[in-house]
Amino acid sequence: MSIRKHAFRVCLAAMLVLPTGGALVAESPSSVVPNTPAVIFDTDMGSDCDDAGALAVLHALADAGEVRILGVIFSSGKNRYGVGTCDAINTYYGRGDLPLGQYKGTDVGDPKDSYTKRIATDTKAFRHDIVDEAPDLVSVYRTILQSQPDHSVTIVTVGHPHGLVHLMRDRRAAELVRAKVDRWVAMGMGGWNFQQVGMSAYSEELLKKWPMPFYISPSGVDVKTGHRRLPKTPETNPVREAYRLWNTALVDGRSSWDQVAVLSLLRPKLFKLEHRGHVERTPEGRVVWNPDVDNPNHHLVTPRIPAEEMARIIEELMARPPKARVVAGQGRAE
Ligand SMILES: [Ca+2]
Repeated sequence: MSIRKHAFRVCLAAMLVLPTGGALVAESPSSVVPNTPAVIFDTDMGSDCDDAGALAVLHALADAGEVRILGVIFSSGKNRYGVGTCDAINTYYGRGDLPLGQYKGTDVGDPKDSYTKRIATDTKAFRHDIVDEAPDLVSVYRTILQSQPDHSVTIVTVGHPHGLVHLMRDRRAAELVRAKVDRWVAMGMGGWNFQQVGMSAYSEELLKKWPMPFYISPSGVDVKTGHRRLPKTPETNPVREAYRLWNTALVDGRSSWDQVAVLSLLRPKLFKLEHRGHVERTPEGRVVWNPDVDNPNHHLVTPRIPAEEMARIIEELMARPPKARVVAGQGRAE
């Protein structure tokens, strides 16, 4: 499905015809600045709502020509509807044809879900076409990577990054990682993404085998978003719906770990970099930054601006109307 959709997008880059009869005007290739970062977004959509916010930020910056989104990978194996929610968000932003991959195992992932089933199954409201099924993540990573120039792709993980272990265990995928990837940006540190819900079986192997530059972003707990401008976006915005369904996030806001990780790549002037040190796993399984032992491939990224200023930037991007707009058929985005 994703390959067919990808081919469809290449053929009709400027005008996308929806199955429902509407047509979306998407960005033309000429609107993308040369050397724009090209990103594969790897998420555990559903466990928390900041994944939805981060994908919104990524689409808003793609609309602005600051990034190209190559595909979206859903890495949780215990909640199948995350992939459909990714499709709903991509569709809202006029990119419902983006390649989607999914982890087929069941050993990693948060079984709790407060929003993805309701969004993914409501194809009428959100006008997407994938509910809970997409190709295996390794095959999708391979297909995307082999089509890109050497050392041009950034992988951004905002969930449990075990997909990168599966890439390194696959001979062809490992070759492509070394040839095509520029860097890996991970939201992480502490326990959740690298240790919990099945990830502890992979984190040591990942840190040992990952061969390319690795930027880790641990910040965002004090950056509260989702309650300022997002409530004013249309009810057909699946990102707004994710925040509405995740506890009281649409009223009280929610921490923005995943959005901060996306911005650490795309708005680097807002961040400071620590080059000396490395990411390591403690005997208890936590992932920490050790400044005393250097790994030239490892970099720590933290904000250089106050949390409130970061929150304002993120909220504006999360609530920015999609550039794509319905020009025929029933309107969805304005
Ligand atoms: Ca996440």
